[in-house]
Amino acid sequence: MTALPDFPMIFSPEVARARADGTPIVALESTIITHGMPYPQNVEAAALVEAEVRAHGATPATIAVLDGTLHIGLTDAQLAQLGQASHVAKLSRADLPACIATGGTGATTVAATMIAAHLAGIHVFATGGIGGVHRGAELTFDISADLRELSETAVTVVAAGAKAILDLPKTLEVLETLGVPVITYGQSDFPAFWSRASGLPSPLRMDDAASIARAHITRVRMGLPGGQLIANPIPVADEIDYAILSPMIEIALAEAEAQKISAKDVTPFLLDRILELTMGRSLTSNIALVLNNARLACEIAREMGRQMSKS
Ligand code: PSU
Ligand code: MN
Repeated sequence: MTALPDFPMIFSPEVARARADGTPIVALESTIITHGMPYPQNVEAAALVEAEVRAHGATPATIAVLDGTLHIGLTDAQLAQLGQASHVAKLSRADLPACIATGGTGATTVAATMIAAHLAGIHVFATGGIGGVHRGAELTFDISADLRELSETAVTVVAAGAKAILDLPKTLEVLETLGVPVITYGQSDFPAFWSRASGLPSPLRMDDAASIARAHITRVRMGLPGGQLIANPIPVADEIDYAILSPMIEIALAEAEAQKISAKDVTPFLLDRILELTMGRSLTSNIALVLNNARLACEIAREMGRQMSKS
């Protein structure tokens, strides 16, 4: 067990129990709830994902800052409250300590969830999609802090790749520059969130959770900082054809530009517009792929526990 850090951080009763009896724990982010999906489907989806984690032998730890305290694991009531609240802050690495210091409330992005999970001794985290390099980043410099976090913090992040609202080739280039292992599960093509294939070869491929767990542990033992990105393709039944999505992405991007949306508002704006333009279809797929990622994360967390206790 890791020592508790010297700032306000608490474990939910369920996570505290899992820590005490050694049950695998899977971290979950909260920005996907507050800024990635509309109410009430966001709260329903969050509950479904937590239930999926429990059904697969692990304990879910949804992470958020509530009134200046970093919560590792939320109760159902806290989850429902967060999902309904408007104007919840979106917290990345830069915002997390400031929010805690000022007694604020905020939802954690992939980057901030990784930091919190690491502080709490949790090695595996499941989400939908990571932030990445935005299209036109050569002019805007809009590159998500998620990418750098993957190079700094030893957490294995299971995602369905990155959304095609981003520049996927540039996202992979930056991950390579930062030395982040991008490991696609079960196929050679890097997945593109709603689509199983992006047409881009994945830098690495692994076909079982044991190898993914071993790669994480090996990296830590070698003293290399950083985690790994596990790209888990969306199930076939839930895929959305890129030909259907592509014109909608173009519309959303053009609107973002016309409305001068910038900084941390870009990703939520695009997610919201695509949801509206697909009339909810994107949300159904989004939930399905998060569930799929949660299942793989449980397997990886279980394997990590097994391998760590052996040595
Ligand atoms: N991509 C998605 N769904 C999401 C996000 C990204 O497909 O919900 C959220 C995650 O919390 C991610 C954040 O960490 O957006 C990235 O925001 P930015 O691009 O501002 O770093
Ligand atoms: Mn950004």
